[in-house]
Amino acid sequence: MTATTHYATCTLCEATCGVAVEVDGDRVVSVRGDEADPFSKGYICPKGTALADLHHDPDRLRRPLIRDGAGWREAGWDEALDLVARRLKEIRAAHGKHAIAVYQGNPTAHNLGLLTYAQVVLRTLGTRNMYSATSLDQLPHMLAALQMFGNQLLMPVPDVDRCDLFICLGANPLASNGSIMTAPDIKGRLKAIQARGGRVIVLDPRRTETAEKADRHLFIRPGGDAALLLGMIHVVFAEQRVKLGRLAARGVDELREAASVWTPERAAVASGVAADEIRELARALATTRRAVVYGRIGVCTQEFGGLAAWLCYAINALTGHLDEPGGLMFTTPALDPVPLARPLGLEGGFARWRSRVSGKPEFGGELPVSALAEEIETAGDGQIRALITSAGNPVLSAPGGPRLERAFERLDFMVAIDPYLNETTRLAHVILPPTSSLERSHYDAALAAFSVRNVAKYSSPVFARGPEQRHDWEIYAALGARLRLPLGKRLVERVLGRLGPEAILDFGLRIGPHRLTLKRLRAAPHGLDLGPLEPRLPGRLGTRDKTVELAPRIYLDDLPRLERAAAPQGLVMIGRRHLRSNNSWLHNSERLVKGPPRCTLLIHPEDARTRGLADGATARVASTRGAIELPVEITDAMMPGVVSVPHGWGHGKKGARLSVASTVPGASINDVIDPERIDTLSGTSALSGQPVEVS
Ligand SMILES: Nc1nc2c(c(=O)[nH]1)N[C@H]1C(S)=C(S)[C@@H](COP(=O)(O)OP(=O)(O)OC[C@H]3O[C@@H](n4cnc5c(=O)[nH]c(N)nc54)[C@H](O)[C@@H]3O)O[C@H]1N2
Ligand SMILES: Nc1nc2c(c(=O)[nH]1)N[C@H]1C(S)=C(S)[C@@H](COP(=O)(O)OP(=O)(O)OC[C@H]3O[C@@H](n4cnc5c(=O)[nH]c(N)nc54)[C@H](O)[C@@H]3O)O[C@H]1N2
Ligand code: SF4
Ligand SMILES: [Mo]
Repeated sequence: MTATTHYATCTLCEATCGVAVEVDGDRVVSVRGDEADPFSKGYICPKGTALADLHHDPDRLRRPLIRDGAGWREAGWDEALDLVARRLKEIRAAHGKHAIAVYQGNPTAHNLGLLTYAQVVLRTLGTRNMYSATSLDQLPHMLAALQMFGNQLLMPVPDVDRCDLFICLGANPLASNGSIMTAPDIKGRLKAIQARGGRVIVLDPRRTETAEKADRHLFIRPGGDAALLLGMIHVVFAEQRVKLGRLAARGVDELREAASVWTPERAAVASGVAADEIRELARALATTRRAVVYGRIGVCTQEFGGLAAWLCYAINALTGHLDEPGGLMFTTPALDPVPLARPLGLEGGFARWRSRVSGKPEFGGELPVSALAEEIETAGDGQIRALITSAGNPVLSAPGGPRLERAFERLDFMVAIDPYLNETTRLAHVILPPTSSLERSHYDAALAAFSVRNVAKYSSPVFARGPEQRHDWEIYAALGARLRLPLGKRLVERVLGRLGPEAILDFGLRIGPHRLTLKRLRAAPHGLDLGPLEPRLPGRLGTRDKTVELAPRIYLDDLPRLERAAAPQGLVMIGRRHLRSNNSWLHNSERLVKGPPRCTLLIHPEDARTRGLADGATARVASTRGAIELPVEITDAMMPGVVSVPHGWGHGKKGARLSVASTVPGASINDVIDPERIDTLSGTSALSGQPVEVS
């Protein structure tokens, strides 16, 4: 037999690396970096090769499962889809449309079928009980984009290839490979900043992999970012370093006023960063022509995530680094979601309604995950009776996992669209498994919109899907047809089914700013480089008078909460990511989990000593919500007073079918994190800064 090579894109993180997949018959022989990909240039991380492990994983489901007493039976697609549609329609008829809830997880963003078909079908359910990983992640960035730039999708990205000062706040791109900053080989790109004489400065409660390579690392207290940024803004005003350049912006006076009480000394107390360091950071930012402050998940998923995400964008604007080369810039994606946002109802909105039980704010048509359990548990009009989970594992990914688990068990009906029988899907009545990443075509519709260069790449499937299998989009087309038009369902299914995401993609490319076509992309299997980011303001703004809103009211109103906040006594917990892992679902690959255990507690030597903890001993980490046990790793990479536990572990639950992951179960940090700890402004879960006791 002769091996053939296919070119594709890795879908496992946001870096969108090009891969060359060598195939012999129906087996993958090797996965290498695609040297000819103009963006990733041959780079891949260890996860890239795991694409093959996922594809060949014997635990991966290939046919629908229907719950049968205590077990499962395999079923045909028609039977499973008919059952799902019948149950959802019954529940909707009996209890109304809000009785059906939806949770969409992270792989949605890496899947063209889910970005198109699933959004259309799920939105037409008309339920207010829409949930997703957004409220465990980038919601504060999206809220700031909406408030400041007039569209929730207008999140600017650091122009990392041209900046000379990269201030990294609450991100660890050397482990995560970058987020809302699509940038393959970010390690190389950061090194290049240093090679051209620039600097990388990291502020993080842990001396991370990124911090190790940086020119400077400063410990910052979890949740201290808003105070730090206000302190820096205070200095920028006090030293008359404001430089808006050509930006038309409103709210400069309000911002000055907001920062006036935040002297560097006060910000130092709240952030743990020394006042002189705050001054130096502000001056460096203001005096370096090509500089950027990049804030990511550590900035978002904390008690003051809304404020911190706003201030990250605001300080870039104030110092002349918004929409400027080397600063924080807007992309020009070939498939541009921004003009499509309004017709698709995705332009965003905030607090247009609130959740039924505890009044948490809607954002972009979704409620925060922290409201999901109570909306299932609490009787009354609008109570959730049925749940659709799609590419998500909230039992491990959302705070209060055990409570969610109990809530899911009470549902009248649950369906999971997911390739694995895992901690969440084992609670469903039906599982509809989609094809693997190597069996479907790919275009990074979401991530290319947050890319540090404008690029476009389409890849056709490496393997044809078997007749017994369905793509995510086919599952949604079939469900949509069954749910909406019972009489014409075969017809609708055929029409939608014929179209496929390719037709949508081709249309989107043709009307997009680069006037591409699918044909053009098919002829360039390694992808097309469409050039560096370009200034896009004011044209791209969605605000009324095309000005940047520097001081939106919602943030000014939230400042007193920050001013009142007191630093917690005792230990607080943060998370961490590992290069060989991805949220909760890559632990079933032997080659990714081998080696020493990774689900460990990191603790500073002094904190370990006062608690009598030895390296390698088992620690108990407890909050008012729950406790877990895991091995101790003592390290001065931790800020004193802060401990770190990775998320996505806690496998080995009864009924899951994950033969490798169950041998390295670890414990779930989200058993300990209090789901009620949220950023009360935005509704985002405060994953970081949880007070804990360690013994
Ligand atoms: N404590 C703590 N919790 C966290 C975080 C943290 O930092 N700390 N991070 C949060 C963040 S940023 C995120 S994004 C969330 C992630 O939270 P989730 O998205 O809920 O969880 P994942 O682990 O990504 O689970 C992905 C699921 O999708 C399935 N899947 C994979 N590929 C596909 C596909 O192509 N189609 C379909 N239909 N299914 C697929 C997998 O089998 C798995 O069940 O976790 C959040 N939770
Ligand atoms: N290998 C791998 N890659 C991934 C993922 C994965 O699980 N594994 N997940 C993907 C997903 S879903 C996402 S959203 C991205 C996230 O990408 P990143 O934002 O880069 O995520 P992290 O690596 O968790 O980095 C967050 C950093 O914030 C720090 N931190 C915690 N609390 C605070 C705080 O209050 N203030 C500050 N300043 N820092 C704080 C943490 O110590 C951590 O180093 O990564 C993606 N890529
Ligand atoms: S960096 Fe991300 S996209 Fe690139 S190979 Fe690794 S997991 Fe895949
Ligand atoms: Mo995420």
